Amino acid sequence: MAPKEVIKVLVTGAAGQIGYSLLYMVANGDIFGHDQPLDLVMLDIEPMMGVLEGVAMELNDCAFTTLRSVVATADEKTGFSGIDAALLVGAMPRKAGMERKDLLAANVRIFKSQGKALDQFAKKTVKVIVVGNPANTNAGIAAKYAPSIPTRNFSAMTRLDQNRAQHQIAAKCGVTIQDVSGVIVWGNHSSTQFPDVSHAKVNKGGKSLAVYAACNDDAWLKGDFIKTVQSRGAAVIAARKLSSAMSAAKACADHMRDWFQGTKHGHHVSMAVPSDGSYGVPAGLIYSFPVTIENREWKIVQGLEINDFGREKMKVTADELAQERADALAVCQE
Ligand code: NAX
Repeated sequence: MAPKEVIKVLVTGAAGQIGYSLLYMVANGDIFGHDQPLDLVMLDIEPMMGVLEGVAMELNDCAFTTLRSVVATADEKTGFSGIDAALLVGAMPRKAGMERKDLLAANVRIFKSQGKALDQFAKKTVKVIVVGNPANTNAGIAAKYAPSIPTRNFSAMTRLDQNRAQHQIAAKCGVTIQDVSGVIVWGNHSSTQFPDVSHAKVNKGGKSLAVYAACNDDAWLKGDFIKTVQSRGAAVIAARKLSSAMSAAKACADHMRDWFQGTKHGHHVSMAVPSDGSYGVPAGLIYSFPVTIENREWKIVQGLEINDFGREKMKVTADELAQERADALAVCQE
């Protein structure tokens, strides 16, 4: 078989903590395939160039067979030119005493600039995942400033939330992670997200059971389970004194692997993508839905029955996203 054409992959915020774990998974073929050669570009801000030089040395010293070249840069033109995939991890972190609106404004500026760079320099087929927070809204801003790229090529990461939810269910039911399927995360990657197991299944004792039947604890499923997933990021910070990095990198890898290589037959995954109005979510919001993926195209799973409990939770997170988007758009006018 002829060797595959080389693809070009960009990771921003490459000198940060998620970057350090993620670059390993990009370069070793876990995401785009172990037979897929790639050119890697790492973008960060100027003061981090020394750090990136060290990361580049390490990547080269890993002697990965899939990695053709590594470039470290602080220049957006170099970073975004000709890329097939953009893993946008870099963002302005919240500093002590910083107001939410200042954080949002700082990030709107970053993602406006990166949206324009995508528009000007990236391939029109580029697939974009935004990890940097507020991830959903940042993805919407990048898409707005890249009108020559289809909006459906922009996404934000909620896979970490899905993975966290899947683990909670597996631990509660005493099964392995592979025995849990169909968990959905709806909405924003924030504390209003709705981890929903009403369509999920657990394999227990050789039988496929609805999660509600397998857990037999409705109060937990409607209460502490949801709260635990919603606040897991804060729990990791409290314990580790640093935010989730390894698990975030793994989730980003899961998201992009499934986008490029497809979801397993009969399985869906959660991805924040531009709403088309499905399930009453206002069109255009970058909202996490269950999707299936084939030939690098995602489709929102249709026809799931939503009960009153779920409908209310889905609305809370949609309302928050609409407000966040309005605030971000106001910054764009400044
Ligand atoms: P770090 O602070 O370790 O790294 C961020 C990196 O981004 C730094 O090296 C910084 O110099 C760089 N950066 C800042 N502005 C940039 C710009 N304009 N262009 C390129 N690079 C730039 O943060 P880390 O722990 O790696 O987290 C990165 C982002 O992921 C944060 O915004 C964080 O909130 C977000 N997260 C999102 C998650 C999700 O599920 N969507 C979960 C994990 C994580 O909290």
